[in-house]
Amino acid sequence: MGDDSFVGRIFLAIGLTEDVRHGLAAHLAAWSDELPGRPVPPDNWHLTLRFLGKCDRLEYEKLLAALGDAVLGSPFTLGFEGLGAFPRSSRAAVLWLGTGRGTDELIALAATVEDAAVRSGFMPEERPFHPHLTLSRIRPPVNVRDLVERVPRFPLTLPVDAVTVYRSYLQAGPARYEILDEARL
Ligand code: 3AM
Repeated sequence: MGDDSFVGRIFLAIGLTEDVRHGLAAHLAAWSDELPGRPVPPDNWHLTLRFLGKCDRLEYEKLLAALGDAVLGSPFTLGFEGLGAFPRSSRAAVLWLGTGRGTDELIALAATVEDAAVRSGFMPEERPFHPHLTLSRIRPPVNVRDLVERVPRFPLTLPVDAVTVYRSYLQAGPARYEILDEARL
């Protein structure tokens, strides 16, 4: 049943450059046999700022207007660390790459984006923001303490100059993401 007013399942994130995407894939290649769970395909890698969920046309237009009005700050450089896990390394359900230099700017950007989302009518996010790039999802959870200690810091940096609006299609296997819009810093 089609609904013309339905835009989709929306989230706001920082996308990767192709250099960082390929660099991270190469960095992790040596560990691929040891990475547990269902890997997120490199084409889907991103750093989520805010998940918004189902969104109709009016909500979407308000969101874009609020992002356009928001003071998103200046472009910055984001560094990375090694691996980490949610909820914790000893019982990992999500394996991620952590951020380094620029994390304070990323947290400030997420707060600005949260403010724009709430001003455009979305419910406030109750969970605290933890900057991360999801690499795999693990069911049931496993202990990754040893792996997290052995994988070195990822040395490349990511220029952050826009907030990207993604539409997510859930399907069998990994979700499919489509870029709908972006708001430049
Ligand atoms: O970027 P990551 O992988 O941390 O887990 C989903 C993913 O986060 C998250 O939104 C990102 C893009 O799909 N997500 C999915 N459903 C969610 C929900 N109901 C959610 N985050 C919060 N609430």
